[in-house]
Amino acid sequence: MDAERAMVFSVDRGRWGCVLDSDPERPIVTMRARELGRTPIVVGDQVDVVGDVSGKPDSLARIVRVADRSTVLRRTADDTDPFERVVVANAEQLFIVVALADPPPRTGFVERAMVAAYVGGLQPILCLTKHDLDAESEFADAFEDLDLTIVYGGIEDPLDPVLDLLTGKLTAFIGHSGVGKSTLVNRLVPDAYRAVGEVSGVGKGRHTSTQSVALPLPDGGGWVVDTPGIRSFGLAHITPDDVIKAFSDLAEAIEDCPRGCTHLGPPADPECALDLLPGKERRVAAIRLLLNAINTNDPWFRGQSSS
Ligand SMILES: Nc1nc2c(ncn2[C@@H]2O[C@H](COP(=O)(O)OP(=O)(O)OP(=O)(O)O)[C@@H](O)[C@H]2O)c(=O)[nH]1
Ligand SMILES: [Mg+2]
Ligand SMILES: [Zn+2]
Repeated sequence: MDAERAMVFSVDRGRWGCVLDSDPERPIVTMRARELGRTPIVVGDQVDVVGDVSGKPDSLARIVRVADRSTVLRRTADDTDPFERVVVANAEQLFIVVALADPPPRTGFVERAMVAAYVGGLQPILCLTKHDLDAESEFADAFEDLDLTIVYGGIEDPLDPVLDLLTGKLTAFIGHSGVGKSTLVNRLVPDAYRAVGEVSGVGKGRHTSTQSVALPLPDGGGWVVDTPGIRSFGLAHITPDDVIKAFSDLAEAIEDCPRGCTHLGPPADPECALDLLPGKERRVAAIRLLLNAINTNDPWFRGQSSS
């Protein structure tokens, strides 16, 4: 039987929801073919499916192949966790969703998420919510030298600027629990009906959304992936070289660095080749902020059990 190409839009206890390229209006339920072993299959994956692709109640098709991924958003639960999980595959963009208040915003989280985005091949975008609770916030100023696109996605902000960024693309939303990811998704995709929760106290560990789901944008195409809130963005799998190599204008320079260079510059790395790039001083300084974020824990969430 010929396989059909599909995209995974949901994952739940050994069942994957997929949409067929040939008929996106007909969601189907699939299982993993035995020969795939334990290959992770995540939201956004392009897969080949065989079997009953009718989408009728109780029908079950089989995923027989997972295509190579164009981008991979990975994280670990914390910086010592050896287990790396793939959050989303093939997303072009990462919306780093941060509330301006309740819970209060943290630059470290944004920097860490940016590192994961660049290393995984995604374009990071900072999406600020709860603008109504702190209209005067200067939080975004911290990212001025990083060329980070910033958009306001609070309940009282207009949707058009958000839609302009999302249309035609697969975008993953990521952020702490309670920042308003599902609230924004519900505005963007009116029949999404994502559950929305109270802001739970930090460390209480109540997450309203518990599974990642990709939802189709109504006009113009594109998908948004609503993900469960995370406490921290563990980067145990990422080295300073990985980060620099994600920037095409800096990647070559570090071939001239001494062995073991962490690219932070003096005093730690007095001979770092990034300090020899004329006209790049501000850019190098901005990217070193990101490197510093890998070495610094997110203090608020330190010691919390991971999620
Ligand atoms: N004042 C205000 N409240 C908001 C805004 N956006 C979301 N909220 C509220 O914040 C709370 C949490 O919103 P959710 O959308 O459930 O947050 P979430 O990021 O999806 O949380 P998890 O699913 O747990 O990760 C809800 O009570 C929302 O009504 C906003 O822009 N302004
Ligand atoms: Mg949610
Ligand atoms: Zn160096």
